[in-house]
Amino acid sequence: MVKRVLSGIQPTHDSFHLGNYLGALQQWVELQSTHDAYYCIVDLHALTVEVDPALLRKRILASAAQLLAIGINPEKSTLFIQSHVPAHNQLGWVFECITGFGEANRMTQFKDKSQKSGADRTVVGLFTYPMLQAADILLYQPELVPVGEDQRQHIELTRDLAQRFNSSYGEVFTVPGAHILKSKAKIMDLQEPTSKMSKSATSLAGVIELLDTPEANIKKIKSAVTDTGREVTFDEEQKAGISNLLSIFAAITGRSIPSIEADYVGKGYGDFKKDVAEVVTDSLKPIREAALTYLKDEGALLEILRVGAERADAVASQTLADVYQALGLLPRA
Ligand code: ATP
Ligand code: LTN
Repeated sequence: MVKRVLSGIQPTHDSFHLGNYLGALQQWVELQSTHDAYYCIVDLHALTVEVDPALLRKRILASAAQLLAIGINPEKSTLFIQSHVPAHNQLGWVFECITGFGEANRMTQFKDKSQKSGADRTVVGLFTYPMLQAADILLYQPELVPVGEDQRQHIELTRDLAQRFNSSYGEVFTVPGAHILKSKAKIMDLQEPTSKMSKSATSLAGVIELLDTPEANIKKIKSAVTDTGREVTFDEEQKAGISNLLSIFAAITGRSIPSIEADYVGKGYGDFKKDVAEVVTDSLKPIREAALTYLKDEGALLEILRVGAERADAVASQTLADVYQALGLLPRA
């Protein structure tokens, strides 16, 4: 039988960025050819940050357009919106009831994000976020979950919850594994190469966006922070900026880092940055154009998402029914 994969992405910004693309989304495209793929735009997770309704709506559509533009094929993959499948919230509640408070409190994404906004402005949804994520995953019984390194802990919790449920109430869930590609798992911010490139960065100067114009992205790459040295060599400790650009170059071209280093012996950072800018914009330009084309026909986009939700709902409702039955909840007569 073909194995199943599932992953999700938040519609929290006007555009996805290069970290999302290289760390996760490229794998989504590859896996749809070999696996039964479910890809979800996790709009409910996006409610954990303050929302502007008109903007959220726009971002959900832009997310769908970008996923199609990078090559997610709705004939091969089930592409859908989380809030269109009510079982996500329903199973999320069940997981909230089997997750320890201390266990949830140890999630580093919660700790980081709540620290940034301060205790008074941190919402409860941010705390229960990983249980909703576990529901997103386990409803579809996937074997693999393609994500970036930052999601490893959430996938571990998901595995723990699946095992805990199975051992208390019977084998309902497949226990999934994370699919994290080491070489691409963490793309760093161009201005702050010790932090990951992130949609919620305070400044977008170091974030390469898929929907940005090629000119804007060339400018960002050319002004990427580097050290005072001259050699284009990989050394994450001493040369975080150059190492990040090398990783990006390697991830996009499929070349090895030593072979790229060899090309730049005797050349300076300027030549190297120019070439990084070129490979990045060459690969992003067609994606941007395709996404803008998809966005012109909202009706067609909504129809793709409707079909996706229908397919997703069929699988998710069955899992939820099995869970409720295992828990001893009475079915409605
Ligand atoms: P935020 O930082 O606002 O939480 P994000 O930019 O991390 O958002 P997500 O929607 O949380 O975006 O992530 C989507 C996918 O992209 C996840 O699988 C995540 O692991 C991956 N990802 C995000 N940032 C990076 C990065 N800098 N490098 C590699 N993968 C990344
Ligand atoms: N928490 C993830 C987004 C996410 C997800 C998922 C990823 C929500 N549900 C299910 C994989 C599977 C993030 O912040 N990147």
